[in-house]
Amino acid sequence: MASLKPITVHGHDSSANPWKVVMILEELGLPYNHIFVNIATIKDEPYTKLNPNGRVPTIEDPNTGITLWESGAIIEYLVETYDKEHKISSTSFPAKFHEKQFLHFQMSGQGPYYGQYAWFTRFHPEKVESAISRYEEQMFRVVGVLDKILEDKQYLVGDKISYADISFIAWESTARMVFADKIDRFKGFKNYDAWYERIAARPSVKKVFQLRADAMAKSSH
Ligand SMILES: N[C@@H](CCC(=O)N[C@@H](CS)C(=O)NCC(=O)O)C(=O)O
Repeated sequence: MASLKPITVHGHDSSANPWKVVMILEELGLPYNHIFVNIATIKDEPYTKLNPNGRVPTIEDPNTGITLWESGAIIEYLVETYDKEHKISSTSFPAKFHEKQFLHFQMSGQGPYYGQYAWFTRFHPEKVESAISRYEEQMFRVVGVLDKILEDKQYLVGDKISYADISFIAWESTARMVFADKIDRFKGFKNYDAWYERIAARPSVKKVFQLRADAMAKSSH
């Protein structure tokens, strides 16, 4: 991969979804530049010319000419284009589809519920108890589903690490940071917690945690 040009990630210093993509880039050993977009201008041009949805991440890959947004689609693209040795993906049936299943579960379950819980506890101008309890309940419901699946299992699909496992870590680590008052509840799901710590200990993931911590420390000065 030495001859590849760096992939540009339009992301953010603290937001989970761009760091989720960066974890996959690190895991695959791909060169990249992570640009922190100013969230205040994200719904305006020129950014919306890249991503009409006005959110991060978006990638631009000069090696293939693609511009792509939606973190789940970006992960599928990176794996299908660059994981030729199948380090974090499978080709066999049904593992290939189960990996997709879990990525879709992350995108439709974990990401939105965690995100809405963060919104209603941190940013929403009114305190809407019914919304807070709804999203808290759904957040821990998703954790409970994964906890059950992970009984006697090291990884989500077969006995192999995959992009499906890694895709959950950026949001989970964000939640453990932002909802620190809930840490015991997260840790109470024993299979889930052991799995989280297992993936979080990977060198690629540890590196991304450090990059995010450095970026956040810089931006608060
Ligand atoms: N489904 C999208 C969600 C992207 C998303 O919501 N990104 C957040 C950061 S994690 C964002 O751009 N927030 C800024 C905003 O909503 O204006 C994806 O996975 O890429």
